[in-house]
Amino acid sequence: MGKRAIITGITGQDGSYLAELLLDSGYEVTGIVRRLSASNYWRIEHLLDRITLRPADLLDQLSLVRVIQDVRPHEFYNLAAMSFVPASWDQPLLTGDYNAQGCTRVLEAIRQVDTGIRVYQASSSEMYGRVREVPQTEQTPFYPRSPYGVSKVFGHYITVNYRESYGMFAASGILFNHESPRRGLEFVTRKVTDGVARIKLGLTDQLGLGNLDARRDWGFAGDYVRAMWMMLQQEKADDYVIATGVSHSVRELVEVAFRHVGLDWQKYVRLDPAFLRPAEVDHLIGDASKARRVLGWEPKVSFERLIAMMVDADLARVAAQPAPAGAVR
Ligand code: NAP
Ligand code: G4F
Repeated sequence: MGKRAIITGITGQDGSYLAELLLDSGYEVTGIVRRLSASNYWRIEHLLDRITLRPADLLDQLSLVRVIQDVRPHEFYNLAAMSFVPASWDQPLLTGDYNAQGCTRVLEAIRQVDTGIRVYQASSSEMYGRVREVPQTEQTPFYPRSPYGVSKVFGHYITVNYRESYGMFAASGILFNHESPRRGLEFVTRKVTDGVARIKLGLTDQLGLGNLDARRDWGFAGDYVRAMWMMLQQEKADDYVIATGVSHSVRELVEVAFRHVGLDWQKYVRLDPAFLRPAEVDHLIGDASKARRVLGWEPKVSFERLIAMMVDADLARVAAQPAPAGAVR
């Protein structure tokens, strides 16, 4: 009999890759989905006959308890969140309710049903914000710069607190930006690769972006979900930075993506102040030495390969279905 796992956020980028990994490792996978007026299963369409979906919501403690009681998982991955940083200024209270108290609700639900369930919390490099140290490690103090970052600091420390207070196996992964063809269209990598595809196919001739000087440590989501799983296979729960250790500016991302299809980005990209943030995180770069040493984890996909993979996927998708992307901020 394989292990059982519950994933919150299974309809998101990471949830879909993690579900694939766990299924391939022989797990029974249950995904928690919130009620929407239309289904949002495009990332897990190919998995629907191998997973079980259960309705629950991070805002509803009893719904979480019910699913955990029914499934009795060995492992619980809390990936659900309001994950788009700009939206957190528009909806700071809801962001806190999802990401901070939502995490507490998950931990409480697990504590109520069975403290032996291993739990993974999706923490974020956004917690470092105005960075206190370069590169960032598990010891670097946090200085979040958005309601999203603040909510994730709460989620991180409440996870540490449940580990220390109740002896629960609660691990927090401090993941730096990770991307894929399944990334939401509003995040900068996907916005750029989708824009490049539309420009290459003659559907538009411009791409409006915000801060081109911001730097991020971008990796491939498929590599990063492997680290989540590894964290829950250890003897002891702990916190780990997951990053490539290489950073690039948004400008470099744009250059690489346009070059992949033989175009000069300067002819198409314009500054749109609507995409500037009230407070920016200028430069994130992680030191994943601990994960390499303890977990044996390392990233396999380089930045250039990642961007090429995303541009190629968007070219194929847009060519097959050239509907406008719509304006997302
Ligand atoms: P994503 O694609 O935005 O997916 C977020 C998921 O959360 C979706 O499945 C969404 O469901 C679900 N969700 C949101 N609110 C919910 C609620 N109230 N109840 C139940 N489910 C809810 O995010 P991702 O990129 O996969 O990231 C996964 C996690 O890692 C997030 O916690 C994110 O903050 C964190 N993280 C991401 C990165 C990164 O670079 N990707 C880096 C560090 C940390 P719907 O489909 O219904 O919207
Ligand atoms: O792709 P982004 O929106 O990702 P951001 O804000 O770094 O957050 C992502 O990574 C975090 C991990 O550090 C996660 F926790 C979080 O959930 C999310 O997955 O923006 C990256 C950078 C920013 O500096 C932004 O100002 O790109 C800059 N940027 C420039 N123009 C833009 C744009 N970002 C977006 N979304 N859209 C633009 O037009």
